Amino acid sequence: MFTNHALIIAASAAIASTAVASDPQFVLSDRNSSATFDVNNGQISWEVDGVSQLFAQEFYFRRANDTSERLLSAENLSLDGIFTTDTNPFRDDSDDALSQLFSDDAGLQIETIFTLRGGSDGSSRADLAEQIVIRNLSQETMSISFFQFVDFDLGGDAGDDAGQIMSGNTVSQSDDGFSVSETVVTPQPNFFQVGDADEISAMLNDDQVDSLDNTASFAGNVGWSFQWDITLGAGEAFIITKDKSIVPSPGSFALLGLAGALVTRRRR
Ligand SMILES: [Ca+2]
Ligand SMILES: [Ca+2]
Ligand SMILES: [Ca+2]
Ligand SMILES: [Ca+2]
Repeated sequence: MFTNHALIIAASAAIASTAVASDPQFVLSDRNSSATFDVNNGQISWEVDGVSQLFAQEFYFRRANDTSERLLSAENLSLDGIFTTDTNPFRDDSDDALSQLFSDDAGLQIETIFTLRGGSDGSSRADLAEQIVIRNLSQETMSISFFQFVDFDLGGDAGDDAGQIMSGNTVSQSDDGFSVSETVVTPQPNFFQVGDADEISAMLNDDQVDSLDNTASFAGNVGWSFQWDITLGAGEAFIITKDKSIVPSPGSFALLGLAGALVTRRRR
């Protein structure tokens, strides 16, 4: 059975804002996993076997003349289209992929595509593939810094995770019987930082220009960020392809039931 909860918004700012205001959140699900995205806030949940694993995933951008980083959202850019689809209708009838298209009137276009794959029930496994395409539709050379910010709270709690970045492009984080890894397949980020999630978030949301400091390990409320400094000629595109995988931590199966019972949510 093929169901397609597609919502295509015409390239009209007026239509887009009306549609978005009525339903800003989109949920993907596949087997034991679900993920929620908000056009104004980025990814706001990722559950695996009923356990909350993610507090936030957000993207930020900074144009050459901007005085601070800005959140990739329908509030800071025009949302030209958003579309969920079922990429494995032979398995289920749940939408598992989300595409969003943002732009500004100076020729910057950012497209994000997420595809969720869950594992079997109780497996503690799920995967989220991500592709981000940054295009310069203007006639001028464009300089842009692009940031990914991720705040996993593995096992549903925030303060007890450990995280590290290896080789400048591969993250691992673990706690409570779960571990998550992300490999930045291409291209290598210019800068990275793992640290206190609230401190990194504050840096990306204050009114100053910031760059990441290449800190490679942290324990506590782990968050991490990658930064790409990009120069695009007229008509050029920059494509980031990466993958997040949640798997059970070795030797931690005994904690799985406990992790589910101790879920606590941070206040947003
Ligand atoms: Ca599906
Ligand atoms: Ca935790
Ligand atoms: Ca800043
Ligand atoms: Ca965290």
